[in-house]
Formats: sequence, C-alpha cells, structure tokens
Amino acid sequence: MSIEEKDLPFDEKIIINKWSHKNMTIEDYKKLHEKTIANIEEFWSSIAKELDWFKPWDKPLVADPQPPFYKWFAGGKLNASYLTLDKHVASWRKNKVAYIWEGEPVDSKGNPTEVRRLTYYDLYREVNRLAYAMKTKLGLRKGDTITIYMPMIPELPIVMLAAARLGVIFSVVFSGFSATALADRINDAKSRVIFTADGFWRRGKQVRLKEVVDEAIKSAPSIEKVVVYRRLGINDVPMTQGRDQWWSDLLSDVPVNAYIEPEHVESEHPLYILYTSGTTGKPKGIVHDTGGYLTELHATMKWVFDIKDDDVYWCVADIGWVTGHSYIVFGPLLEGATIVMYEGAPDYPAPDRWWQIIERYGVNVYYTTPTAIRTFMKFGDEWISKHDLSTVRLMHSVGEPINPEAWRWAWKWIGRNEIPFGSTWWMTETGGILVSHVPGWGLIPLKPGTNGMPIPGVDADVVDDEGKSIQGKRGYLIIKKPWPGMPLTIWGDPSRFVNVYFSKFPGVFYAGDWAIKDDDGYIWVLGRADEVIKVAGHRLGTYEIESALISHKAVAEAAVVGVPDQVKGEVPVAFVVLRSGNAPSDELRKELRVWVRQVVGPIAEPSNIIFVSKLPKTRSGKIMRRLVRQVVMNQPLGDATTLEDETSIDEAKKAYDELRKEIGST
Ligand code: 6R9
Repeated sequence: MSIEEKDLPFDEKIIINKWSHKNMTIEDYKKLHEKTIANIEEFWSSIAKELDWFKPWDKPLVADPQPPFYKWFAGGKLNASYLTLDKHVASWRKNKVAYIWEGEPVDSKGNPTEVRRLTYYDLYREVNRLAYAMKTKLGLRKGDTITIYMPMIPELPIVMLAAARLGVIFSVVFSGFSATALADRINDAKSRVIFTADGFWRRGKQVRLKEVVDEAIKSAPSIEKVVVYRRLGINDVPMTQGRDQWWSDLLSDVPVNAYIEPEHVESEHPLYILYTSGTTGKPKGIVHDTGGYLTELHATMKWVFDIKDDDVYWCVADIGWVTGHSYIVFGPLLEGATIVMYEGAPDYPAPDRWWQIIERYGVNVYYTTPTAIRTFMKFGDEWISKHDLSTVRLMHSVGEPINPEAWRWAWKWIGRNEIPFGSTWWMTETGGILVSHVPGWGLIPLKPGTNGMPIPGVDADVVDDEGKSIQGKRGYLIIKKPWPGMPLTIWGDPSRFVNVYFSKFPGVFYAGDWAIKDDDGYIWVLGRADEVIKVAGHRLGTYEIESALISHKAVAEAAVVGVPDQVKGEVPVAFVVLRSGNAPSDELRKELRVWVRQVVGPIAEPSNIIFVSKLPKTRSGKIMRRLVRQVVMNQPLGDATTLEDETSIDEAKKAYDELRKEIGST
C-alpha cells in the first residue's frame, strides 16, 4: 500500500510515556547520532568489541581492493556458531531455552500437538553432531557451499549453525520456491550438498518438499548428496540410492557428545549467500560476511528490540528470507534470547492462532509484518480481543510500508496504545535494520507509518536525481558511508554489485526505494523505485514473473506490474501477448497462473492476467511498465512522449476495464 505524499501525517507525534528510561527528544537524538557517524570506524569498533573474537582485528575498516568492497574488522577472527552457542553454554544460559518451537497441527480442542523446547545446550549438541557428520561423512570444508531447502523447524537453524561452525557457506532457499527457482540458486552457488525435509504442515495440509528437490536436481548437477529430515514421517518419499540419505541415518552413529572445534574464520569470511530479486536478470546472491554482520545484529538486537534475558522474543518471518536469518537465527541467538518459532499458517485452525501463541508463551518482544496485521484486521476484532496480550512490551513491523490505519489497529490491540512500535526499514542487502526507532538506545516520539531515523552509526539520507539531500519531497533512499552489515559482494558477480548499488550515485549505496525525509528528519519509505515488488512482504522481481510467463509455449511477451492491494500491499498483474495460433480464454488464463506457481512459486502467481495484442513500448522496443501500471491504477499517464504506439495503451485500458467488470473488483 503505497502512501501518497499528501497523506503523510507529518505532524502527528506520540510520546511513549511508559518508556521513561530511554526517551529522547528529536534534537538530542540527532546530536548523538551525528557523533556516531562522525567516526564510524571508532563507533562500530566499540560495538564489535562486545563480541568474543578469537583474534582481534588489525583495522576496523579496509577497502579491498577498492570501495565499495570493504573488509570490516580486517585481520580479526571469530565464529558465528561459537558466539551463538559455545559462549552461552559456558555461562548460566546453558540450560536456558533457546527455541520454543510450535508445529502447526492441533488437537480437537485447538491445542498444538507438537511443542519442542530446545535449550542452548540442546542446540549446541545438535549443531556439534551435525557439524561432525558434515565434516567426517560429507567431507564439507571451510569455503564449500551448501543449499538448505527446509521448512520452519528447529533443524533449519541447526544446519545453518553447523555450517557456520565449519566455515561452510550456506544458501537457504525459501521452501515456497519452485524446483526451477531452487535449481537456479543451487547452480549459481555450485552447492555439493542440499539439506531438506520430507515436508511440512501448512493450513492443515502436508506440503511435500523432497519431490521438489528431486525435480531441481535434474538440472542442478553439482549436487552430490541430499540429506532429508523426517518432519512429516510420510512413507513414500522417493530416495535415490547413494545420493540421498535420511538425517537420522547420517547421525545414527555420531556420539551425543560429539564436539567439533569451531573454525576460526576471518571476519570477512562469507557466512551465507541469500538470493534476492532485482530489476532484471537472475536473482542476485547477496553475500554477507561474519564479523561485520554479527556486529550489526548485536547492535540492533539491543537498540531496536531492547532485548533482555528474561524476554520471550518472537519474529514471525520465515527463515527463508533475510528477516529470519538475521532476527530468528543469528541476532537473537547471539544475545542468548528465548525465541518462539512457529511452523504454520497464522490463521490455522482459526484466525487467532498467533494471538494464542503470544498468550501461551507470554511473548514480550514481537516482530511482525504489515500484511499480517491487515489480514487480522479483516478477520475482525473479536479474534484478538479474547486474548491476553499484555506481556508484549515492545513491537516492530518489517517488510513493506505500514499504513497508519494498520499501525493504529496493531498498536491498540497488541500495544494497548502504550508501547514502542516502529516500522524497521532494511533489506537483504543491508544485513540488519538501518532505519528504525531504537527504544533500547533512545526513543524519539512515534509517528504512525514512519520508519523512524537512521540508527546510530548509519548515515542514511534521501536525495533527488542529482544526489542532493532533500526534505519534505519524495527522493531516493541512500546510505552514504559503509556499515558493518553491508554485503561483501554479489556471489560470482562483483561488477554487478558495483553497478546495481554503487553507480546511480557513485560511491554511495542506492537502496532502490522511494522515501521522504520529513521536516523532523523522520524517514518514510514509500516503496520500490525499480521493478521489484513486495507481495505480502515477499520480495519478487516482476522480471522473474515475466520470464516464467514467456517460458510458456503460448506466450510471446509479458509485462508484469505490482498494483496496490488492501491486504498484501502489492500483487502482480500480468499483461500477456499470445503467440499466433493461441486464443485468449479463461482456461489459458488459469493455466498461466498455475504455470507461474510452478516455475517461480505460489507467491508469484499473478492476481490477474490480461490478454492484449501488443504492449506499450518505447521506440527502441523497451516495455514501458510505468505506463502499464498507470493503466491498472486508473491514473494519468504522465510523460508518454517516448511511447511508440498509443493504441497499445487504449487496448490495455479497455482489456483491463472489461476484466474489472467481469470480476467485479476495483
Ligand atoms: C527486510 C526485508 C527489502 C525491501 C526494501 C523496501 C521494503 C522493508 C520496510 C520496507 C517500508 C519498511 N521494506 N522494510 N518498506 N517500510 N519497514 O524486507 O528485506 O526482502 O530484501 O526487501 O522491502 O522496499 O527495499 P527484503
């Protein structure tokens, strides 16, 4: 839901009186913030010192070989698995619960039938056992790459942590992606091993995963071994002799107390690759380092989430996306937090499942999404009002802009109109939160719908086309100085890294988002300035959906645009030109929707497909998606001087109007 400039309630400020210990005025915040960015090396070093390093760094920040390629804490050595596990196991936290996991299935009374509590010691043991098997049986070594395609079960972080222990670089692929998408990601990372499961529960149904992996491997020849965790216990899972192995068999003879010395990796050693969508081309493998990334997570866990040892913390994301990597796995484990993890759908068996979870475990710190909030608003207040959510003392949302109505609803029903509640802006590329309210550092007044301000140590701004800082007007969000969670590069494509992020405004990071900095200096991120869309918070490239459509035998050309949706924020709508010999029909429309689900994944399915005979293009043949979007939005076209054939717009309009009438939607 993009927020129009005119709708921004710039003057509305809410002071959280109950947050007396660290309230701050806007002026004080800005003054202190200035100091933190004046010397980023010194500032971030003071944070990094709070982690345990095997070897201290020689220099806090080194360009290597030149900007924008940086090494944070160069010369330093550490290990992510050591910091998230061994360190706690050597302390009083040894028997503290790390994960409270709830499976989706419920009994006849609606109570969950599977709840697992894993202490730090449990996790430590499982990670060591798996690392042992990875090393001795699968021959995995520091610098190797593996792919993980697993549902929301504790074994997913266990694989991530075991890999990190060995310095093995992992790439998690969201379990909702299709075989084709999975194969692309395996091939790009050249993984030798893939970890998966037989399946998982979603909305009362079993979703099978192993078959998807088998399909992907047909076109991903680097895979030598497949390790399958039995989550569902289904019997007819296809297993290929010599290649596929059950997790339980792999670990059957590994002693309970197996111990693997954590690899002392360089600060800049890649911890993981995470594929994300961009404007064109295949998804980009964003590479995060170890030392800088963990430093940023440590800082944001304290500042943004104000995490305390007696908190129960819940981030509702899926670990397949960056939010889960940073704020279900590495961030909260680094702090020794107790983390809730839920397998299934928010509305199963009834629309109050999430509220039950908050109540059941007494969640104190809650990290949620605008789409979820809007979905619950639609279900009606009666579902939330019957639950005691009074344990929640702090909350944030992430993934897309939050409209003030959704903010107000959540703040009232979950936040009792009294707790800090922000919308944290960041991206796969940034590693951690960069623009936010920081109640653990200094809380400025809240404004419903805003993202807050750049966090300490982060020099973010909004600029015009010339790169000049602007206020009160829409511009581009940029980060002017390096920050520790920044990507190392794009896996296998360093020049693309420079082109995509550091060329629009040379030397500074271009996020690709529209934003406004208001008169108080608060940042409002409005949405993407490129061909990326956020569907229910999931990041997709319209290009990926177009490629999927074009790969269908009936399709000649396709243009996909994101259009606002009341609940999901945005949904993809496709304009399709058919190859000769194919006629538009409802069956074909349906077939194409299913096709996109299969090629990319269910989240990419277009909400509408409109058949046209031509697409609006420039004289040089480039599809003008901006105009297509204006048609769908029923808005004036704006500058259309480069449009080659105006009848293409008239036709698109007519076709879309007809479809609208047919389905009776807006
Ligand atoms: C963490 C995550 C990144 C894109 C980003 C922006 C949008 C994320 C937001 C937000 C407004 C927020 N975005 N958080 N927009 N307010 N609080 O979502 O990473 O999947 O890489 O998406 O999401 O458009 O550029 P990722």
